[in-house]
Amino acid sequence: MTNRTGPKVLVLMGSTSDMPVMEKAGPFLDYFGITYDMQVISAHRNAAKLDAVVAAAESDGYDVIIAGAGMAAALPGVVAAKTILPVIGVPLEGSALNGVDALYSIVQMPPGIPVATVAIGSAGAKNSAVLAAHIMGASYPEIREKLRTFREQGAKL
Ligand code: RP5
Repeated sequence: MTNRTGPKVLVLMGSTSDMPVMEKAGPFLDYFGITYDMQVISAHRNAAKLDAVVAAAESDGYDVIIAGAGMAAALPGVVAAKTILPVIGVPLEGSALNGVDALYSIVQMPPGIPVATVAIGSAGAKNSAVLAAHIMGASYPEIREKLRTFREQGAKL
């Protein structure tokens, strides 16, 4: 059974080193009245834990999953493979390739298992929250109203 508790997003990232960028999604989710949980779970280092968390995500009441990762950046694609919830991928910098590696990894999903991919780094972390609001606006009229206000205010916090 799904525990519906209003609009709710699960924010995942592959490492604690991703947190300073990924936490920039927080104020935007707060602005749109979206509850969220943030967890560090690597697709490579914590595969079993990731399986369990993603398997429970729908029944835990999450509407959207945001997943940020750098380097080989398997996390968003692996998450998308395990759930029918929409997945937004945030490519992160920090490697010798400055996030282009993660961008290609996240955006180049094969047909049938999409990951909605946003910009590299901070802009992407912020836009992941705004895109989650747009997706959830289809089901939550109060988020649609906040999106209109957000646009009127210049689409910035
Ligand atoms: C990825 O490898 C993480 O998402 C992170 O961006 C990158 C480096 O991880 P750490 O070595 O800092 O833990 O899995």
